[in-house]
Amino acid sequence: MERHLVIGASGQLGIELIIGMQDRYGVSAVVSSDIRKSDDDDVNRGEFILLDATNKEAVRKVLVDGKFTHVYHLVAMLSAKGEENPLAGWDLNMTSLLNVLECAKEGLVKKVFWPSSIAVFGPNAPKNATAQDTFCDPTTVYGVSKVAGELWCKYYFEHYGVDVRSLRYPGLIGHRSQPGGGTTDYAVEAFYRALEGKKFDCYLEKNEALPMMYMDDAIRATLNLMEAPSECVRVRTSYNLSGCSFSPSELSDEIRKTIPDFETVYNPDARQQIAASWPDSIDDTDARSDWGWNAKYDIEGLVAAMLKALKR
Ligand code: AKB
Repeated sequence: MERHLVIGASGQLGIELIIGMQDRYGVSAVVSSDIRKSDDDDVNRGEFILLDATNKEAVRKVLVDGKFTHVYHLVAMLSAKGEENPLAGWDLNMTSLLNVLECAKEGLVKKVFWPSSIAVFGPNAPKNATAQDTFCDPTTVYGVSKVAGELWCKYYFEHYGVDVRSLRYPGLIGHRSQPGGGTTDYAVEAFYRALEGKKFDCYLEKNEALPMMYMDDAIRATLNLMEAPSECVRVRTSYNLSGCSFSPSELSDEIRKTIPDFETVYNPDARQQIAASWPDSIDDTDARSDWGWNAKYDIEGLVAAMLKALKR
């Protein structure tokens, strides 16, 4: 029987992944773990284990005791927060990943998922339809840790046969929880301000386009990749993944179609520089041809889905 453990389950992605997997595999097949318990009632239908993923022995014990077949290791300090404390960001992102990979090397788990990001790209990568194999010269410690992590995943696959799979997520937009410490977080905040009838103070420039994705697409991509036959997963660093792409002003215009009074003001801060170093849009040809990826949400669908869910 398959048993799925999500490490870092109380974050923005973890909460949605847990619920997506509970629906797909059953509540008892999915266990969440983190350094704090989520307050989402749906997530808490399932078992929770308190776990600090930087403690290798603790990770090992949870995997041995729980007899898990699949691990989704989501622990990370994101781009903006990482710039405030680069060494702590590097340490958390790398130590926790290597702890999981070492356990997988020992055969304690069959499959590992680890998220990478569009943050692997930097100023020298082409901005539009950024290709799978182009310059990865990130300017943030988060991006550096993602490039290194991707190479570690490939190393463990090639040297030890660890079946580790990965996606380069764009900015993720979902309604169940808010992100924290990222550069793309503004897009989630915009919806809350719009529905509260408040002015939105945006920390990016109005025309700063970034790759984005609605959470339902991200969860579907993750589970489809994990379920794909091993021989179809040809990219063992991390797959480019595209949803849609928009700037703050395009997002505001789309929200205004439903909430005409919504007002955005622009006061770029240090996060603008990070955003400017990332692609505007992504070419995900390999994900499409290797395991049949196809995004469902464009900006219209994403905004409609977010407003409907948050109103509810
Ligand atoms: C961030 O903004 O740091 C993340 C990401 C794009 O990986 N959302």
